[in-house]
Amino acid sequence: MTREDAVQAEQSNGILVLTVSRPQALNALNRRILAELRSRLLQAERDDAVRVTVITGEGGKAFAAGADIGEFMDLADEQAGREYARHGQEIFAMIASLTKPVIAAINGYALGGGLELALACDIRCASERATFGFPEATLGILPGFGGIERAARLIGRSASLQLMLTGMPIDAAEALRLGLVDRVVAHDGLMREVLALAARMAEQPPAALAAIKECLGRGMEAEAALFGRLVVSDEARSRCRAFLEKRRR
Ligand code: CO8
Repeated sequence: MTREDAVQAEQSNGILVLTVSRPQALNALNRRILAELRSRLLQAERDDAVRVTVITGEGGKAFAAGADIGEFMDLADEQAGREYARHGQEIFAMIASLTKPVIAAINGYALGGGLELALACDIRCASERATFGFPEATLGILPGFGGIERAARLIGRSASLQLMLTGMPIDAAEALRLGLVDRVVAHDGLMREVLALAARMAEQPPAALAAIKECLGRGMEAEAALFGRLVVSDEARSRCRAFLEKRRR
């Protein structure tokens, strides 16, 4: 792990913590950070030693304050802008489709593309100091990394449009009320809380977690098929037998 790393990685007890590390720019997501996130997450997906991933931001101030606004200036034409957005969309869609759980530990600003990153994760835990918003319209653009759809699915059409059409930030309490985040905790306790949640998930068999995630959006048929596959697995047999025999596994 070097100081130049744009995404730092630390792994223990099956939990991989990825820290977006560009605090001088409030962890704004540039191409390099997006590429590193992509490769580290794909690597984690293949690595049996990783059960759960946590994404957070370096420093006490920001999770990620958006995509890197400076990079927009390098986009020469419409086609370049479209490709830039498509590239980000693909990375965030990959995050949303990982078989292993991904938790966002939102330690500060989650704005624009930073909020879109949090929305691509499975679960969002926030510090009481966190701030959320979609300021894109104030810049004359839109949330182009898949966040428009993800936010609307999570908190509803009008609540997400209110955020996007005004660009106004909201605090953690309001984000919790809207369902934009799942938990809000004291700033200093955020990682402890997230790691405890991750540890609990890491105890469960990866095949069960992957199947549960796979069912989302796929309907009853998939649920029945995946239940059928899991229930006859050695892991499920041994866990169910242990329960019936009143012993720990
Ligand atoms: N991009 C680039 N640099 C940034 C960003 C950003 N998103 N956010 C902060 N920075 C930089 C600042 O420029 C500043 O740099 P420097 O010290 O060199 O001047 C440094 O971080 C610290 O920021 P501030 O001095 O502004 O810190 P403050 O505490 O005064 O303010 C704020 C904090 C309120 C978070 C403020 O920095 C801010 O408003 N940032 C921009 C937030 C924003 O608009 N985010 C949305 C960006 S657009 C986006 O995410 C689109 C995603 C979809 C793209 C789809 C493809 C096109």
